[in-house]
Amino acid sequence: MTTLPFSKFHGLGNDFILVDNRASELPVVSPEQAVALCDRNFGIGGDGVIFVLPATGDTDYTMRIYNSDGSEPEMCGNGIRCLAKFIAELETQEGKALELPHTYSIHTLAGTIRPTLQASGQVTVDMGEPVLLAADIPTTLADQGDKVVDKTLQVAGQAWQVTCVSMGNPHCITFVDDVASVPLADIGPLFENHPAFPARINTEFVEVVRPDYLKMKVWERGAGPTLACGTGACALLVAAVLNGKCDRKATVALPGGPLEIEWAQSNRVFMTGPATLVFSGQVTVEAAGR
Ligand code: ZDP
Repeated sequence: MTTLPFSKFHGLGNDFILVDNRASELPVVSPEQAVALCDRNFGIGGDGVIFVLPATGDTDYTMRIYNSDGSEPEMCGNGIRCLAKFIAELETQEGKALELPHTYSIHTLAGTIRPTLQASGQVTVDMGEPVLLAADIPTTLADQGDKVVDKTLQVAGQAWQVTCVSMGNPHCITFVDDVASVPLADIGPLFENHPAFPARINTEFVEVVRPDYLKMKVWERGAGPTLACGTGACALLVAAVLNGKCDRKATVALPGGPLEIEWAQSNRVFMTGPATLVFSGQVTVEAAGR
């Protein structure tokens, strides 16, 4: 048995167990242990486990994440806001002076992502450029060199008009008249595991209330229904612009609260929202992970 210190954070109710993994190149928790730690009855509870690893190349740190089912996504928007606050806390404890605003450069499986801690306490993240071609999402819903905008997907005996966008991780977006009436628990898993998505998919249902205000509900790949999804909020704003439904800057209301999203003229997507420490503690895990 070994003792693992951790901090629990959330971004709009999308909650994560943050682990200081700076002393090792490999996560100190295995995917199986992550599943157990994320269990809300038998563990700490969380939508995923996030590791702060040593720098890769000229970045400051590396981020890796395990979903609550043990799978490893490329990126996590709410998670990287939490990670920025967690790093600031670690560095401050170590006596490093922090002047705000401060930008970290973080290596992820989706490339270098840059979160900025604002003096207001909010975190703005340069999420990079959206990925739009079918082959790169990946999905078979369109010719591999084409965008996937307003395509038909058959789920549960119904035809859904979907748009797909990757923010490093894959998203399938469906516009609906009333987000409250979407039977998420029934159809979420059918979207997630649909054969049109070889890497599975995160799926968002979106109601355009005004061109600058969108409401969403999400079923996450590997985590199920969560209260918020940062990459999803970015992906759906891009999808809404591609469908002529909204401005390039809008508020996205997630079940856990609002995020401000902008698809800038530079083609980069910026996300601003909170990240909150819930508590720190230590947990006993069986032997060291891998
Ligand atoms: O792509 C996936 O498998 C997601 N479950 C990763 C987590 C995404 C997240 N909700 C976000 O905020 O981007 C954490």
